[in-house]
Parts: sequence; structure tokens; C-alpha cells
Amino acid sequence: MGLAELVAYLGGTGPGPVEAVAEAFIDRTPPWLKDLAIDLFGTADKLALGIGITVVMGALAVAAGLSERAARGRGAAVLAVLAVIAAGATLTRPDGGVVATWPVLASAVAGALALMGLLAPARPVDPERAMADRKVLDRRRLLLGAGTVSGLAVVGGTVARFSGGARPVSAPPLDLPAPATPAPTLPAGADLDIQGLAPFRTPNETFYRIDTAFVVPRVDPEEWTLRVHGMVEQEVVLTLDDLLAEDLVESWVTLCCVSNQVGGDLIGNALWLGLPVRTVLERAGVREDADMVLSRSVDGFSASTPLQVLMDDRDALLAVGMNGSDLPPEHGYPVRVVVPGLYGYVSATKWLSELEVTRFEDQTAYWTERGWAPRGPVKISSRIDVPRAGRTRDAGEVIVAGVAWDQHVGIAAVEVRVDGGDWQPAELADEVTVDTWRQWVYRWDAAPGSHTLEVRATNHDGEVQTSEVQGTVPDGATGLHRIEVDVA
Ligand SMILES: Nc1nc2c(c(=O)[nH]1)N[C@H]1C(S)=C(S)[C@@H](COP(=O)(O)O)O[C@H]1N2
Ligand SMILES: [Mo]
Repeated sequence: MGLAELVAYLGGTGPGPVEAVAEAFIDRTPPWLKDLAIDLFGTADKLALGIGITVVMGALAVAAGLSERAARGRGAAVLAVLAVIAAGATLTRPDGGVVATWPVLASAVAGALALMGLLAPARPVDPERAMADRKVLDRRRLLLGAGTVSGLAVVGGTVARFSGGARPVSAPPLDLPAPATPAPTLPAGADLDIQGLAPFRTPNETFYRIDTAFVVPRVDPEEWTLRVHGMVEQEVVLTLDDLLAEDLVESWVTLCCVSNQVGGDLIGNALWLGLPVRTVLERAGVREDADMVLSRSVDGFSASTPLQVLMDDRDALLAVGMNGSDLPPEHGYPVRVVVPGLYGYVSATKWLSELEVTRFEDQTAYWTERGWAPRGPVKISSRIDVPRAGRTRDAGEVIVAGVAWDQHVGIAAVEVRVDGGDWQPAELADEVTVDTWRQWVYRWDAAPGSHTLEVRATNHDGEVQTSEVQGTVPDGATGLHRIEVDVA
């Protein structure tokens, strides 16, 4: 495995076996397992998968060794099966293919030869001493040989990993233009500046990351193009220079994940810079019977976005900037989609490569094929950030604060209730746009004892957040965020 990683990296032929198997595995992950992984490991889910694969491979290597000892050729057969699985995974990756399988096939042959060599009976030189020395020699030779092979494998694999995988293209800085349409200046009261409360603007470094990419795709901005095709009058192909030469719009948009549990943190708010998707769709000329745009990324992910949402006047963007800088590689460099009002899985395609104008009837997207709803409008929700659940507070005034969101409708009110009592109005931070979350604060006169706090939001249409509990699958969780607080 280590050798194959190294050869794949040096050869630059495509993904290494760990990446290929991990991504093939991720593609076969049902919705419940995806959410279980996110709940257990959060955004470290990929690290957990990598460790899992390495541990399983270690166990299978032991199994191969024991099988080879039991019967000649049997261990090599175990390696052959593993090689076929890894080669199969490599074949089916968007960046894989036939040529990309040779590192794993060649390495499996090398591995099988090493295994058989290590376990070959030693040829005695001196028949007299042979009997006595045999065991000692064999063991020493085996340990030395196995140690050398494992050492080489670990070094090879590590070098390949830390050299950035099979594609050594970095993310050169883009020359982002100033926005033709700047975002509104932030009102002073947009951020209540309360310790422990999520800030209005989420820094790029702490912005949640959710995607199916085991290794962050590296896209060369010089080579990048966006192809707009399907049910259009004429295909449009855009280079990055084309895109950067357009009038760009700057917009505050809160992005959230359908896998976010009530009270969860798979949500963030950023200042995006980009070209309205509408502009390129209008240029291509969308046919009247189309109702969906399937956006695709370089790594095979796709999202189905209702056409009408991309054509109305909201800031649905082909984004190149995030909080004043280029998109970080993990967030879609060089270009991603951001659409206010939809969960990320049906809109926010990172490492964007195509927009296909089509119909919901005719095409399905990545997560739709895995049991999630084809359309994913964001559900109104709210969260308590402070006090932290389980913290003990002193009696008297306790600051209760959090965020509430219903992108593209906007939050009109937030209420808090204590121990199931009457709903009390919370104070709201200034509204920036209806596309962002809104902070809120409630000054609670806390009496000693153990208490339950709950929050609910109301949007500008008068819709009140439901208390009805629903899980994340298939179209987003509902229910009220509730925390327990002890007051001394
Ligand atoms: N290429 C690609 N884009 C993707 C995804 C993905 O798996 N691959 N995941 C989507 C999902 S489910 C979400 S919630 C958002 C998350 O964006 P972020 O990682 O920048 O927060 O990206 C979306 N775009
Ligand atoms: Mo998501």
C-alpha cells in the first residue's frame, strides 16, 4: 500500500489506493452512515476513515502473512484480492482510469514477491549446523526482512501523503477584482459581540467543511473552465479570466448543511464575491421546459438546484472570494456555487466544473441518489450558544444568546422559554440581509436550581419554528434547541 502510494504520487497517474478506496467507500455511504460519521467525528470524518483504512490494511497484512505460512501462495492470493479491489476503486474515480491502476497492480506483485521471499525456507549451508541454527536464522531473517519491507512501505506512503497526493498543483493567488456591487456596510449592531456567541462573520479557518472529497481536489486556475450546457440555446464556456473580468457582486450569505442537527454547528456566514449564476444562464439562453440546474464538480459530486431560484433576484453566485480572499482549497478553490436559502447539498458545489440545464424528471444529483430529497430549501432554525449546556451559573442575570436563520426569508423574532413556561421575546441584532443568520440575546433572571432553556424563531412571513422533532434525513432536521443549565 505504501509503495503504491509512493508510485502513484511520483508517477502522477491519478489517485493513490487509499484515496481511491476511501472515495469509492464514501460514494457507497448511505445517508444514515454519513450522518453517523458526522455525529461521531464531526469534520474529522475523513481522518477517521483514513485511520480506519490503515488499521484494516494492517490487519489484512497480518492475515496475508499467516495465510502464506499456512499454505504457499495463499497470502499472495489475499494481496491479489486487495489489489483487485483497489484497482477497481481507482478505475471508477473521475481522476482515475486504466493507467492509474498500474501503481497498485505493480505494488501488489512486489508485495506478493516480498511475502513469499520472506517465508521461503532458508537454504542450509552447513548441514551439521543447520538444525541448530535454522530457527534462529529464520526468525532473524524474517524480522529483518519484514521490518525492512514495512519500513519502506511506511516511508513511501508517508512521503506520498505529505507531498499532497497525486496532483502537486497548488492554489496560486487569484487577482480578485473589487466588487462592482459591494455588500451593504455592516450596521454596528449586526454583531452583539458576546463571548461564546458565534460571531456574525465566520472566519475561513473555522468555517465548517463538509464534502465527499477524501483528498481536497486541486484545480489549476489556468486550466479551469465552466461549461454551461444542456437545455440551452447555445453552450457557454467560461475561463477564470472571463469570470474575473465580469461585474462581480459581493454578498453576505449564511451557508448550512442538511446534516446539521438541531443546535449543531454545520453552519457559517461569510462575505462572498462572485458572478451571479443568472448572468451565465441568461447568456446561454435557458429553454422554457427546463426546471433544474445540475452543477458538477471536478470530483464527481453534483447538486440539483431549482432553476427558478438561480434566475430570481437573489445573489446566487459563482463565488471566487470568501471573506476578502480567494476560496480556500477546502471550500472550493477556484470557483464554487453559493445560493441563499438552500442547503449546501443541493446548491453549494465546490470545485465547480459544469452547469447542466435540465429537468428534475430527467436527472438526479449525488445525494438524491443516496436517499436525500431532490430539493432542499433551508428550514427555519435557531440555536443557543451561551450559556454552554451543563455549565453552572450564579443566580441573577444570565446572558442567554445565540443565532437564528431562515435564509432568504429572514428572521423577524426569536423567543426563549424557561422550564416550559411562557415564550419571552429575545432582543435581535440588526438585520444585515434576509440571507444571513441573526444573533439574538435574552437577559434571564435566573433563580437557583436546574433549568431547561429552549429557543424558537419566527420568520418575516410569520412562520414559527416547529417543535416537531424530525431527523436530518431526508431534507433537514426540525425541533427546538434545548439546553440544561444549573444555577447555584
Ligand atoms: N464538490 C463538492 N461540493 C460540495 C460538497 C461535496 O461533497 N463536494 N458538499 C456540499 C455540502 S453537503 C455542503 S453542506 C457544502 C459545504 O460547504 P463548505 O464545506 O464550504 O462549508 O458544500 C457542498 N458542496
Ligand atoms: Mo451538507
